[in-house]
Amino acid sequence: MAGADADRPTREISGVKKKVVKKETGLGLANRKAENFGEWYSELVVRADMIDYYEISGCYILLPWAMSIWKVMQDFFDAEITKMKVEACYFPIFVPDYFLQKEKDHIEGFAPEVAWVTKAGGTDLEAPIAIRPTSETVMYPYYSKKIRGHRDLPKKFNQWSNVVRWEFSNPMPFIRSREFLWQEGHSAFATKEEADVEVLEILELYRRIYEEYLAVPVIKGKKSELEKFAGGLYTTSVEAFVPNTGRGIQGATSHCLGQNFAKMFEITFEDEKGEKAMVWQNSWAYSTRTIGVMVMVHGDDKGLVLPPKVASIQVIVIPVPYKDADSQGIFDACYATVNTLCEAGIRAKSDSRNNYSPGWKYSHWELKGVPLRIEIGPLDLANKQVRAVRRDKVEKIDIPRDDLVNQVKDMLHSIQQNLFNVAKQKRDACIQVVHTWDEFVEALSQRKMILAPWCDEEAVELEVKARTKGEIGAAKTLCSPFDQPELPGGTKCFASSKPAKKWTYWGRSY
Ligand code: 87F
Repeated sequence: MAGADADRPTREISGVKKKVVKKETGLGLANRKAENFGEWYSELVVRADMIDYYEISGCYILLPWAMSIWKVMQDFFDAEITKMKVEACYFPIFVPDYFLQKEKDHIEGFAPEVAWVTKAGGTDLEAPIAIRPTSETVMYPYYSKKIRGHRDLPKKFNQWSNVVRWEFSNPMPFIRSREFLWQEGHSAFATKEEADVEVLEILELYRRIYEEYLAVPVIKGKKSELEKFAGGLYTTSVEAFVPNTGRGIQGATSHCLGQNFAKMFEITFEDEKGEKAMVWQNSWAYSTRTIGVMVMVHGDDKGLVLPPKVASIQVIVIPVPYKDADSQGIFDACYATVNTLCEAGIRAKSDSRNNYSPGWKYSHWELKGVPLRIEIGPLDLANKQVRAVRRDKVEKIDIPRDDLVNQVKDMLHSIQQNLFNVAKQKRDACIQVVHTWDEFVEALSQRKMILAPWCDEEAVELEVKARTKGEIGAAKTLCSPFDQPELPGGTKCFASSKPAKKWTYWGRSY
C-alpha cells in the first residue's frame, strides 16, 4: 500500500526530511539509533526535554528532566564523600593570568581552550582574566597559604561548579560542551600512601555512579603516560563504551598529582619531626557527561530509557476511560495509586490531562523514558487491579491493588538490574582480545573495544595512533584495567613485538 506512510508527518532534522515513526501520535523519533546514531542522539535529548539548544555553539540549556538526574547523582556522591570527611567549598570562576602561568608547562596543551574576559563594559581590563577550565590554579594558592603543619592535613575540598573549555571539535550535548557542570575534588595529604588510598576510594564511587545508578558498565583502570593528566603522577579512570559507534568514553577521572603542584605552588608543611615537607595531592572529577553516556547506552527508537534509580518520575499512572465507563472511578483509582506509591517512597505521578488520548500519553512517557507505566481502565477498576507496562522490555502484568507497592518495587528493581545486564552483555560482545597487529586492525574496523598485550611504551602508542589515523579518528589507549587477565611469560606486544608488560584496552573514543 503505497499510501500507507505517505501521510506521515515529516520533520526536518539536520536539513533532511525524515518520515516520523508513529503517525497516530506524531511522537516518534525521526532517526533510528542503529541507522544514524548522531542524529538520533541529538534529536532524542531535545525531544525528551533534557536539553535545548542555545545561541552560542557548544552551549546547551539543561532542562529539569536532565537536572533531576544530576541531582540524584549529586546527593549520592555528596553523602559518600562526606563520610570520607571531604568538605564542601566554592572558589571563584575567574583566574588571574599569573595564577594560570604557574602551571604553564602542562597548561600549554590546553591553552587554546581557555576563555578570557578582557573587558568590563566598554573599558579594557588592566589584565585579561581567565574563566576556569579546572580549578587547580584557583585553589592551590589558598592551599599554599593555609597549610602550615601536619595538623592541617589531610585537607579535602570538593566543589560543584561549572567550567568552560572552548572546544573546537564537534560539540555534542552532555558529551562535549563548552560549558559543563562537574564536581571537582582536591585533596592534600602528608603521605603518598594516603593519597593512593583516596584515589581508589573515589574511583569506586565513580564506578557506583555508573553501574548502580546509571546502569552503565564501566572498566576501572590506569591511563597510559600519554593519556594521563600531564600535571599529575598517575591517572585512574572509569571507561564506558558505546556499542553503536564502537567508541570508548572516559567516564570520570581520579588523579594522584604526586608533588608536582606542591612544588609549583609551594604547598609545604612542617611534619611531625619538625621538618619541612611537601604535600601529596589528588584531584578528581565527574561531569554532566555521565548523563550523555546513559542516554547513548540505554536509549532506543522510542526515546529515552531511564534507570529507575535516577528517574525523577519512576511510575507514570495513566487513566484509560471508556465512553460509558465510570470515568470518575478510574481517575480516583489513579490518584489513589499515586498516593499509595508516593507514600512508599516511589516517585509516581498521574497524567490525568483530558486533552490527550491514552495512546498519546503512552508514547509521550516512553519518549521521556519513564521506567514503568501503570494503566487503569474499566476492567482494572472492576478487578481491583492495575496494568503495569515496563519501558525496558515488552512485558505487561496485572497487579492486584492490594499488592501494589511490593510488586512495583520489585519491578523497578528488576528494570534497574535488567538495564545493567543488557548493557553489559552488549558491551562484553564488543570486547575483542587480540595478539597481533593484523587482528588489531581487523577488530578496529569492526568497531570493537580491543584488549591487547602492550609493551607500555609511549613511542609505540604514538605509532599506533599514527597508523590508525583516518576519517573516523585514530585508536588510542583507553586504560590498563586493574583487573588484569593472566599475561604468560613471553607474550609479545601486539604492535611492537617487544615483551608485553600489561593488558590494555584500545579503541576509538569520544
Ligand atoms: C583545559 C584547559 C585548561 C583539562 C583543560 O581531571 C586546563 C585544562 O588542566 C586541564 N582540560 N585539564 C585537566 C584537568 C585535570 C583535573 N582537574 C581537577 C581533573 C579532575 C578535576
